[in-house]
Amino acid sequence: MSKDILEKIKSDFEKGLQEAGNDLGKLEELRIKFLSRKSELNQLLKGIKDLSSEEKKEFGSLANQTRKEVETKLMDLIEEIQQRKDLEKDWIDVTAPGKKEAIGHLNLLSKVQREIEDIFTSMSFEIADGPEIENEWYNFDALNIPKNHPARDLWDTFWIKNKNKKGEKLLVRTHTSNAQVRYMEKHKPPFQVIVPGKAYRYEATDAHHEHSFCQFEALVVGDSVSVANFKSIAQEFFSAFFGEKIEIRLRPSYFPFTEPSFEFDISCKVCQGKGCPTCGHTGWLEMGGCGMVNQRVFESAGYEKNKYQGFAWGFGIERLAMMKHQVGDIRNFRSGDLRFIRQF
Ligand code: FA5
Repeated sequence: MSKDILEKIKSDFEKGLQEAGNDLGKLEELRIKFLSRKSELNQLLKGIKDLSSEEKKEFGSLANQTRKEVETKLMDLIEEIQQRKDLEKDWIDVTAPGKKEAIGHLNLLSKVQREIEDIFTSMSFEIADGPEIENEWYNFDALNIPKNHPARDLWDTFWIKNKNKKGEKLLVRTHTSNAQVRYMEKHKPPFQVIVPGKAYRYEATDAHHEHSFCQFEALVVGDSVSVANFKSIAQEFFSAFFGEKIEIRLRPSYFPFTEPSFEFDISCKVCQGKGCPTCGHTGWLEMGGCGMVNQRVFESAGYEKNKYQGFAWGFGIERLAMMKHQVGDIRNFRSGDLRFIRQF
């Protein structure tokens, strides 16, 4: 045996290392070639026992040292490459822009309601609230709709099974007009207020009717409020809401709490008043009911009869949203269909 064999093994190993680079597969091949039981180096080590004691001394320690060197170098390199690979796997780019969380947005109806509130606030109106669970008095009787009066049939009602502590029958309000007397009991004229909110009716649904929908009530009361004031405020509101001049029209109608009463139409936005399927070829679209506040309602609120004049209206918020955003079916609003919701 000679040292040359060991030198050759070492230089073969170094060459092999260079060729393998960072390739763990090739390094494993090197391990088998130079360190396995059948490797040339191990065979040499096995043969040491047959050498003379002189040779054992010289060659044995050199062979062992060579094996140790090969083993340390190779195993350290494998471990280092493995650690680097693990780090690369878990690497986080702290400079990368953050991922935006997918968050929701306001429903079209809420947006439209806020738009309405903004326009009225800019005209010095107050925004007030009324309860959705109501007693018969504020929803009907106080508005000049006594029990057994046929006008109650205009509002198909969801009654609540349980009465309140005072033994009064309860319902979910059929219109935001329930807030009229509640507000007047707490405020003295002059005032101008709107009450946006939900209303409920026990009726079949179709493209223009829902059992749960939104209205907003407007109430303006003072010493000399007239239909002319109402028309100009309505004109102002609709022009601001649609961003263009809107024609309005009043048709005689009937509501127990207003006298005279009107149906309120606006010129059709789709055909500019020429006539189309949306407006039933009339050129006009029905927006809601309105009228001069009936003196009996003022009496319900505790006001002196004939002391004040006022007008009130109740418009559907879905109908306004439908017209402004070309929504063909009112049922889309509460369908939960994200394809619809995400459009706005
Ligand atoms: C009323 O509810 C009266 N309280 C309005 C009023 C207030 C008149 C103050 C006079 C003075 P009406 O039932 O017509 O009236 O409803 C008013 C508007 O609410 C309708 O024109 C429509 O825009 C909307 N609306 C009514 N029922 C539904 C429904 N089922 N689904 C969607 N919108 C509806």
